[in-house]
Amino acid sequence: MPDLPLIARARAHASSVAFRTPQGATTYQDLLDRSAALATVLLAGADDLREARVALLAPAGAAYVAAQWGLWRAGAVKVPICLTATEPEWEYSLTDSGASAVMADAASAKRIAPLCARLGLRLIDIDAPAGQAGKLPELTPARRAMILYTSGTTSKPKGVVTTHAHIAAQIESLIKAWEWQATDRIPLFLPMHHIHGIINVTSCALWAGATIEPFAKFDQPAILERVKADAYTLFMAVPTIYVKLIQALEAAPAAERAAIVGGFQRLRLMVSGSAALPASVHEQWTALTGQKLLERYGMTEIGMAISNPLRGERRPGAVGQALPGVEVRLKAENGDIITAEDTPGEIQVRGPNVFTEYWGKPAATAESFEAGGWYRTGDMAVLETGYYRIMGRLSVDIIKSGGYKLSALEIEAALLEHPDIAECAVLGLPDDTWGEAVSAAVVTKNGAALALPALREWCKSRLSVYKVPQRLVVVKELPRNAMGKVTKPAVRGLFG
Ligand code: MLC
Ligand code: AMP
Repeated sequence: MPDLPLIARARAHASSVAFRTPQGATTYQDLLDRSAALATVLLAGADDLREARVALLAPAGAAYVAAQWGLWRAGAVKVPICLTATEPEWEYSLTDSGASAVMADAASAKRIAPLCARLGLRLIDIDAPAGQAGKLPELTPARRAMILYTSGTTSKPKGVVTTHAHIAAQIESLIKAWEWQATDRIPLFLPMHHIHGIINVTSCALWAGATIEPFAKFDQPAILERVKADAYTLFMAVPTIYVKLIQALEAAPAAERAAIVGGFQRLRLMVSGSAALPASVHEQWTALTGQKLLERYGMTEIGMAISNPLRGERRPGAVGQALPGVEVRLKAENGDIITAEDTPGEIQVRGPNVFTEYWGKPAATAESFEAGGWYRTGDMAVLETGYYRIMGRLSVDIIKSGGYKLSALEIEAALLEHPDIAECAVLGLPDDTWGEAVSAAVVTKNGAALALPALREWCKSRLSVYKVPQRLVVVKELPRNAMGKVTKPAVRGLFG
């Protein structure tokens, strides 16, 4: 029976340690055994789940991966959902994807049980004993593997569908470019409902036979202790984390700082991505630690597309060149394909890494591709002496905060449900820590008073906390153009 590539790779590293925590080690064989048992539980006598959607809600770690592999080995499609999402957000992902079951760790299972009961979904506790493994279906790489919800230019997130073949292509490109080895060791502290955590860290590490140390969140003191102890060879994070690390290093007593810096210096590679890494942060990090961060560019729909080199110049403020197997072009507004340097255009991407479709949204899928299979990223870039530099996004309605992509329209729709809000406009304002800070300009009903702390509290029951506005301005009216449409560039000026 042909195995999925990830499973075949794991067999080759059966006795190596896949996950290490203070509680102990999990080998690749443990993951294989546990995932086969969970697949059997999921199948419940069926021969193949035939791309049934199964949501996964669990913190990073061995149990998460055993569940992910288990549902894949049963023939299901994984729908990762956010641990800190609100119930309405969970409900949207579950109903939009048509999920039939939820796999969750014991603690998360308790939290989502009422929703599963209301929606009539099977709930599987991935921490519970699973019994013996049975016969598993044969799967081909062309089968759908994952639906990842991503916010964009629509008010509700879209489900990005990738197959096992797409995922393998995304992984193999990075294995080659960054020379992943079985001897690599990496901390995992990014959320497990986005590709940075799922593909770049977890899947690449497990493909290579490397070891992962998982953390439930970005637990800075614990991670720095392990950096000091030379626990890692690799480190991958979003720019906000590097900003926070710089602040921590600058605040640390000299001896402590020297110990942490020594640990960072000895890593073989440190990568930044998911949002723009300001050249100043890149340079500060080098000045502090001697490490030159490798910045790369990617997106849920395409995996990673552009990267600075492992060997060669890592240029601050630039994202580098197309990754192995990935084609990149820039397209001008007038439709010309740009061949010259220093001419900005939209980044378009093609290759075996590029997703198939937005789940259940054929019009949105069609709109996002050009003839020949080129995916339109909506990001602008320019080629400068051989390296791409990202210039920004075509849409003002997309915000990047701490590496999370957020939709201004989704946040506006939530704010309009507030009893005192008549109109609102949301945008991302530059922020030294978060990259962009979610900022809301509102007109209140009958001039009602509205303060940020109260608004944040109100929002938290409706939106994941990272979507909740960090800045608020109450105005008498919003700037509009002749058509009556709010002009977001003018809204920017309202924040002073
Ligand atoms: C946390 N908070 C945020 C936030 N993260 N607010 C705005 N934006 C964010 N991203 C809130 C907290 O809930 C808290 O609110 C307050 O800010 C301070 O929290 P903290 O403890 O200091 O923050 P922390 O929990 O450490 O989180 C920061 C972070 C996290 C950077 C570790 O945001 C994170 O993991 N980001 C990575 C997201 C990611 O993986 N993106 C990749 C997408 S894939 P309060 O109210 O309680 O004070 C992709 C493709 C690609 O983009 O190219 O990789
Ligand atoms: P997501 O949809 O969450 O996968 O986020 C993808 C988006 O993150 C891209 O479309 C870019 O706008 C942004 N992004 C990722 N990496 C970088 C980077 N290195 N520099 C600037 N923007 C980036």
